[in-house]
Amino acid sequence: MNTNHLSLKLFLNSQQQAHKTDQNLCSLIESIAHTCQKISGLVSQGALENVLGSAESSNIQGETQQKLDVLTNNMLIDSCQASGFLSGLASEELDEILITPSQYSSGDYLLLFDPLDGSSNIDVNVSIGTIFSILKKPTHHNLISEKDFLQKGSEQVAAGYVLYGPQTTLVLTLGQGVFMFTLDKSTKEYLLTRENVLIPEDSKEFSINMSNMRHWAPPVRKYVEECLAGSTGPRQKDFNMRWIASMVADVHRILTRGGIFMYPWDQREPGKPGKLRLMYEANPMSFLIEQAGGASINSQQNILSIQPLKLHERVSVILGSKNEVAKLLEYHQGL
Ligand code: AHM
Ligand code: MG
Repeated sequence: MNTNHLSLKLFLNSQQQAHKTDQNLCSLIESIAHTCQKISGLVSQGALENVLGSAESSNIQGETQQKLDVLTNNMLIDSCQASGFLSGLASEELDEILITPSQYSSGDYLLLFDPLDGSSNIDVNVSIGTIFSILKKPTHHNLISEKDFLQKGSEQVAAGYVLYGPQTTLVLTLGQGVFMFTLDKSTKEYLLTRENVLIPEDSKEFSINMSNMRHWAPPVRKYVEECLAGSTGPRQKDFNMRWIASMVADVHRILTRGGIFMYPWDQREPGKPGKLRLMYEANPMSFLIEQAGGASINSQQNILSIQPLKLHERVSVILGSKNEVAKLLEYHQGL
């Protein structure tokens, strides 16, 4: 093993020194990472721990919860509340925000997470992950409410995900670039394996659920049809396509080798902006993508500039290599 990799703890210490990052924020991130290390162990045990299959319950979005959705949600709630750095938290699997109970100390931060994204992939042993977003509690409040969570993505102080794939990888931004850590399962330590990640500006790879093609708006259809036309079409190059159906895995590929990810609005439910959730899926991923030099829009607007109106708000998502996202923006603006 290469012993030159910096541990997450030492990396966070260096951030404190270089950028005056708040120590409590660093400790909160360590606490999330530690819980995700346990989640990684549970996920890999699967059927041996009897954690696969449906929990026979549903969340506020009406989606059936898997046993692992419920278990991982509880693990993150328990450890993060007890950390003492949170005023409250919100999760894809909780109807409402949870204010830190009085038996724990309360802190300056608000945490939002999707405890296990890519639920449809749990039982088929395909990569899944935990996504998190950290906001500062607005200082003028003592008692927090849902309103305090409704901050634009540009207000995030940190965001990241942990991907449970062939390796367990923590990907993190504190607003000073994107860093990747691989979990060393023998020592249970996260070690820095990529720094200052940058996404190529151009790409020949797109990611979208093609089965929905007939429902898309014309700009998205035009973009994908041009990709499919390959070297003989207007783009004059052949494109590849990937769709893992776990946003964490698709975004990880884009952070690693570029590309574009789309989960757009479609005409089946015109009143619904998209499938993905703004506050704990699109915002943290958009923060990472922008920090790595990529771009992220709903269709007309930068995702990080959207003012959320409710906790479980949905949004159309187009993110990845800068020049590809710019092309979609042009098509949506009718250019
Ligand atoms: P989830 O939070 O219920 O797992 O849903 C989000 C996931 C994303 O990870 C992924 O990009 C998308 O849903 C896949 O959707 P589909 O199954 O429609 O292709
Ligand atoms: Mg999700």
